[in-house]
Amino acid sequence: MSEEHVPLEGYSPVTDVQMTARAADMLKLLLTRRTIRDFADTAVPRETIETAIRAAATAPNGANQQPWHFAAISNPDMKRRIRLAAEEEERAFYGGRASEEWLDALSPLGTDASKPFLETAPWLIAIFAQKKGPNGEKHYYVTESVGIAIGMLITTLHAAGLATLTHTPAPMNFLREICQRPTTEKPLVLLVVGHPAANATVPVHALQKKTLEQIAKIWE
Ligand code: IYR
Repeated sequence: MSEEHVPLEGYSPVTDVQMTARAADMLKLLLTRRTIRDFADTAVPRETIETAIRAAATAPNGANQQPWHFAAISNPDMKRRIRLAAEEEERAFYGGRASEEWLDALSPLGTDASKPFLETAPWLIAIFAQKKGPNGEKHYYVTESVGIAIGMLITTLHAAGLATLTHTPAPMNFLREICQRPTTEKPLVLLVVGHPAANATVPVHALQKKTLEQIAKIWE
């Protein structure tokens, strides 16, 4: 027995020329996105964040289970607690937990255990993946689904004119406690959101993108 269906809406005819131009416009916009670590403390309206989360939650996902939770935090006390907990993990990471190989791969970024942006930036969005539903029911393709939603969140925030940092202090279990989430949820990403600081810089390393030939093979 199949569920009820309704006619598709929202797609209007588009010529090949329009299609190619729209894709090129989107590429141009996305090419200007940079991950940054220097944020201004300028406030960002709650409505912008709420709209971006609603955009993220349109993501395709397994069996429409929508297995995500977004904890959006501008509360200074919570941001401080997150910073302190993240820096503790990062000190362990940089102070011995990470392999030499990993630290070598990171060295062009110039990162270290200090994470002042977790307090400076106006918003932190902790994204949780719900491995199970509220009644213990299995969720499918959870990491894929939430990963896609995070990509759409980052894209929407960028289109709105905001900068982000996809931050993954590991392990991130402290986020579960601070955001009061159940153990059935796994913190996946801590997204730092705000305006870039006037003096923000980006590592040259990060500007070097692989070519289309390096990342794709087109079979016609
Ligand atoms: N989580 C650490 C280390 C780190 C790891 C990767 I992979 C990066 O692309 C950047 C940093 C930190 O935030 O410093």
